[in-house]
Amino acid sequence: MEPRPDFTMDQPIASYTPTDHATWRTLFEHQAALLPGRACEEFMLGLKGLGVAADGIPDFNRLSDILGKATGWSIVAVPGLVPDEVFFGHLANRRFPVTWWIRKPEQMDYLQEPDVFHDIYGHVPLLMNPVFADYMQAYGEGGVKAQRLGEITHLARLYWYTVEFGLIRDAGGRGLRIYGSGILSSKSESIHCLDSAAPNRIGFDLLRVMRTRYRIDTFQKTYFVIDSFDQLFAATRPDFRPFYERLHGAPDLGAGEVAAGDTVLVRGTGEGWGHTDDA
Ligand code: HBI
Ligand code: FE
Repeated sequence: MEPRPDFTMDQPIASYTPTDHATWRTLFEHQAALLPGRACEEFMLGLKGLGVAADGIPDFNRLSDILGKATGWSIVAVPGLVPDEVFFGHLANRRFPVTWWIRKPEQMDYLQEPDVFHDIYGHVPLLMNPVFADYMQAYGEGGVKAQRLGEITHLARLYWYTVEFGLIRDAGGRGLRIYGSGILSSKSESIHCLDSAAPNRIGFDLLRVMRTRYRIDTFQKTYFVIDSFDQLFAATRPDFRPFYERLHGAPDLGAGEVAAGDTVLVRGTGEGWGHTDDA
């Protein structure tokens, strides 16, 4: 089945094998056991609202009906990574591109390219949240503009450190929770990002994020922490051109660097996290 010019295709539901559905079940059950208390409330609510279950790879059309009623988003099946401008164009129109195939059993713990588990389980539940759904559409519109300005690199870092690997303070301010899809769909990184002393956890700052390079082949060296989705949406609502201007003077930072002025979060007693005012 050839994809259409916009890279979308019908989900080849009949082509999933029993092994594919078993892989989905294994991945789903791992995360269902691990994420309560680690994933943000908005993710848990979205997952519940979608009715995504362990039994097997879900029907995208059924999920699109539910998602459409909640926030006007729909799911479109794609063969895999699509060109940036195609990806942004879909997001700008509230269509989330979902890779139709699932990883092989030997890739259970990590794969570089997003598969159906990463996209459906990691990304789609948060599209049920109205504020996050608006942020994702605005990101798509920003991507179309960034393309014209040659600023994809800076904007891709914002996506990476929020949508894919973002952490959020939980409502009670007691602890940190996960909202990044790259973490939510990974058993080992769902543990590492909160429990390990290795990574930096730094308070979200838009320009700081867009200056920071990232790795795609290891656990993240730095996680950026937002206070709320409202904070993220408000910070990224303005036109980005002045931000891009300011970035031209600022050198990039390495994935694991701590910079002057960073709000570095340090683990307090129990689950609490305080922060130093300076690095
Ligand atoms: N294509 N299918 C798909 N899924 C993605 O997450 C994706 C993509 N193309 C480009 C891309 N992500 C990133 O480079 C974005 O930052 C644009
Ligand atoms: Fe992703």
